Formats: sequence, structure tokens, C-alpha cells
Amino acid sequence: MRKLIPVLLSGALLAGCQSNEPKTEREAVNKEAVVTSGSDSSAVSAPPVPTSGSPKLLFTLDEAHNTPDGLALAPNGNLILSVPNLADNSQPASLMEIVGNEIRPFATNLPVEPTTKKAAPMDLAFGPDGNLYYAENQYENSKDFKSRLMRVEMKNGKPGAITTVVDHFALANAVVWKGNTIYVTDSQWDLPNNDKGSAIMHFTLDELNKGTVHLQPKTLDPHVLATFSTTVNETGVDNGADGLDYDSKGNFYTGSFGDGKLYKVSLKPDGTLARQETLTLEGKQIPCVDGLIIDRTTDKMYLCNSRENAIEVVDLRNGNTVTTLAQNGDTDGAGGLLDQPAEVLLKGKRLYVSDFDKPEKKFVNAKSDAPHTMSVIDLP
Ligand SMILES: [Ca+2]
Ligand SMILES: [Ca+2]
Ligand SMILES: [Ca+2]
Repeated sequence: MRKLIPVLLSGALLAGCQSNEPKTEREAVNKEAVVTSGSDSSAVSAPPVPTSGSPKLLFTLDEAHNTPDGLALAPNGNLILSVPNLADNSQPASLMEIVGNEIRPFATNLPVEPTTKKAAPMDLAFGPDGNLYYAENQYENSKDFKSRLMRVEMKNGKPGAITTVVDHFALANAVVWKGNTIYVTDSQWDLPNNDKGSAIMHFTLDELNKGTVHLQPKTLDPHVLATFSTTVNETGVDNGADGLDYDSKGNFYTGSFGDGKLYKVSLKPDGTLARQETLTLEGKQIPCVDGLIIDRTTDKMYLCNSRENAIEVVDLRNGNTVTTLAQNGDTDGAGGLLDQPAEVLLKGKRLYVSDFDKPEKKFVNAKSDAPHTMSVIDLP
């Protein structure tokens, strides 16, 4: 039965596309999937969203966990999921643990930022010291550089004290450790002459162990590795560098949430910036990049095309050819259909997908809705 759902949905979307104007709110919401959102009556109908792949439901989450996001592989093989609850942050944020197909609390009393009174964990990763580090997105609460990098001290597989290791990010987003250095994207690292700025920052474990690092907002702080500028499109989103990972040769890649550009950043042996370039993609172009992960055995990048409700694969060893692994139109996420994917994690042949479900203007996903879901895609 599950396999029929994408087919049936696709048919429903096609039918919806051919029908007259919606008469009810439900019809209007369904129609949003095939007509770009916005109230401009002169807008030309977009083509139906293609349906491909077969994402499956891992589990659903309750209203207290309405916005799942970051994923980290723990040393014991379990996954840690961040739940920032940005769609409804009257519910406290938390970290959860995925064990097989089950979810259970991991750290449910995260320290709030003192002025925003909120915790907002995004991507997360275990460091070489065995501790867990997570980036915070306080940008939705305050534009005044309140985001942080946090450390969860681990003892015998259990979370202990949680402390701030870096503060004064604008919108800390993705994190990845390589050796003894952690790399962090800030999707809103503006500069005095660029209010569309973003950056990759880097910090050594030694430095983090010496005390809290205080970034200097609106500067080329010494921790800035590379900067980027977002070309704002019809979505109006100026968030830049988002997902982050590195390939088998140690080159870093990040993508822009606002305009979909993919960047390759190469380092010198001393860890400073050698060069950065914008990737030229073959095949499909990607308008929006959220979380991404690189399988370093193949150098295939799996990324969340949040705007188009799709998971794309970029073959970095084969001309940066893009293929769509899974895509569907507007859904509530039931049955595991993609509901604005934000983060991916590859464990073996299983790709875990967080359905963030918090749309921006002109996104395929029209509304944040229950069920709140995690999907999985089993690779061949
Ligand atoms: Ca900005
Ligand atoms: Ca949903
Ligand atoms: Ca939705």
C-alpha cells in the first residue's frame, strides 16, 4: 500500500493542477503544491512537482517535537537528533536519541541563551574529545549575534554539563569536525559592506578548551575561513552558507540556502584558505541548499533541496552531475513523504532525513503541519 501513495498523490496533484480555482481552504492548500505560492493573481502556474524515489517513514514526532533538524552519528552507532522547534518554539528545544526505529530523550534541558530565553540546536557532531557539539540558531529570536556553539560533555555515553564554547554568531547552522578542528557555517555573517553575507568559521579543540571564544560581529574575525554573498531571489531569503562537509581529499563544500549556490573551499596544509570556487553543476540546477553530507567512499554529496522538497545527489567525481534521489509535492509528511527536508545523515546504505516543515515564501511545502516526521531512504 505504501508504494501506491506517491503514485496516487502524483495523480491528485496533476488533477489539482488541471482543476479550476480552489473553493475551499483545503483545495487552496493542495493547489499550493503546484502553483507557486504568493497572492499575485498574474502569477503563471508552475509545472507539477515531479515525484520520484521512495522515502519511507522512520517515525512521527509529537507536537512537543514539531521541528526536527540536525543529525549526528554517535560513537555507539545511535543517532542524535536536534529538535529546535522553530515552527512552534513555545515548546522547548531538545536533543533526542534515535535507536533503531525508536526515538527517546537524550538532553531535554538545554541551556537557554540569556537574552532570548530560548535554546535552538541545529546541526551537531561528536568531537575528537568524545564530547558532542551543536550549533545554535538564535537568529529567529534575535538578529543581534546571539547564536552560539555549545558543548555537551559526555560521560559513559550520557550527556553531562552543557556549556558555551563560542558566542556571538549571527546564525550558527552546520558543524563538522575534521581532525582537531571544528568548522561551523554562519548563514548570516554580514559585514559592514555586505548585508547578504555568510561564512565558514573554524576553531581548534585546543582553543575551545581555553575558554569561551567571543566572535567579533560584522568583521573578518580571525576565525573566518571563507565568506560568501547571497543573491536574493523571489523567496526573499538572504540566508547563505548552510550545510557543510568535506570530501575524500579534504576539500570542504557548503551550499547557500537563499540562492542554492554550491561552494568548494580548499585549504592550505596549515589550514588557512587556499581557494574557493562556485561549483558548476551538470543536469539539474539546485535553487536552495540546506543540510548536506558527503559519502567519502564515493564522493557523492547528498543534499536537501529544501525549497523543492527534494533530496539531490551531486557526483563530485563525475562533473558535479546532479540526480534527484527523492522528490514529492506539498505534503504533511504522512507515510514518510518529504516535508521540506533540512538535514541528511548517511549510515551504511540508509539515508536519514529530517523533515523540517517550516516553509518560506515560494517553497513547495506550503505549511507547517502535523504529523512531524523523520524519513529514511534506503540506497541501492
Ligand atoms: Ca543578512
Ligand atoms: Ca509535517
Ligand atoms: Ca508540510
